[in-house]
Amino acid sequence: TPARDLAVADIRTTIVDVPTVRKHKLSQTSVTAQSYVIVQLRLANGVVGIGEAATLGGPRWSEESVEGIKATIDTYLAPALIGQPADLFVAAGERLDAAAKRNNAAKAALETALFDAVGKTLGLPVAALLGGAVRNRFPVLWTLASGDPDQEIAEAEDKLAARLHRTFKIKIGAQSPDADLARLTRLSKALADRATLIVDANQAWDETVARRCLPRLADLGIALVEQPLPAWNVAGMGRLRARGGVPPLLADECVFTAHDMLGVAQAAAADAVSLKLVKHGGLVGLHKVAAVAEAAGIGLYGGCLLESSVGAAAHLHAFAGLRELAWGCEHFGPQILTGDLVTEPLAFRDFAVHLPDGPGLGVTLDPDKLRHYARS
Ligand code: MUC
Ligand code: MG
Repeated sequence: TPARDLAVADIRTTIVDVPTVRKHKLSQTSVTAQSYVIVQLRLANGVVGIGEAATLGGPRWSEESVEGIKATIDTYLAPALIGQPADLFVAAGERLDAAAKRNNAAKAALETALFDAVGKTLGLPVAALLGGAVRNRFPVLWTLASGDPDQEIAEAEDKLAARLHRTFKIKIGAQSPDADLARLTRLSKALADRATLIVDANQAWDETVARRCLPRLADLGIALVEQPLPAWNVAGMGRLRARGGVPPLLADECVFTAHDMLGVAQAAAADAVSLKLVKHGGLVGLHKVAAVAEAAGIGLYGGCLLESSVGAAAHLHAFAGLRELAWGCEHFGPQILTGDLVTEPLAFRDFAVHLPDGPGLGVTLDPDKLRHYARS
């Protein structure tokens, strides 16, 4: 087979469960392991590209679960790509959209594997295929989400001392707003002069609660508030912003598509948007959402769903090509796992995560680790 034969020959999917170093508690779920679908996509030239679909606590963060993702890829999405040229990324996206509605995490994992395979074939990093990197290091935050403030302060102290993270995202909404405010008061007293604090409510509050609590968060110096209201209440986010005296708002679960992004811009509902492959259906889609946000003057935040080094690397290649990434990124995922899936995990130092070198994603799947964490 000629080395340039980029036809997709075979697609394999594997569900893996990787334990986390501690319990991670969000408003709607709590996890002690991260579950992913790993895609291995082989071209006719023999090159294998990889991709990852992340989930959080089954179909609770969004509607996709690893079981559903694997079934959808195996039954509907993979057949739409077999035999197609891997470098026709936009055409591949159209074929995937024709084969299945939404299923954005599943599509993103496949598109990532296409980019990785083509990059490896051509000897180019994925970032180059997307327009080229304008940065190769990304300020990276850490999420505090045990719910126990003593543990959270100690964890943040460790991260500060190791020069790994100095921005912390605190997960709120699992307990009452007043209990969270008391917890945040403690955390900000302990850390605020040495760290930047942001919070993520994961849709937990209604507008009345948010109207009462957001000024209190501003008083505590919270720099950004992520998705305080349910995803459907974009108009409510706009009303909260219009009142003034509230911290900047970050749109997460309310922005999956570029159309969603346009709606948020029209409602003046956010100061920044969290960009994630599982929401935007792939790297091309992520850049589209980013372009709509840029056009509206809405800042970019490099979001995650606690990916391993495979999914995190894919995000970094997409983030690398954005002219402005005002709010940095949160790809701490590889650090919260008890083990990774690649031979050389992403590098974290000096409060940043670094774009891996090398063709494709720049990370190599470790077959022993894949076997070890694969669900039997
Ligand atoms: C989310 O909603 O942002 C990202 C980081 C984290 O701790 O949870 C995720 C999901
Ligand atoms: Mg969020």
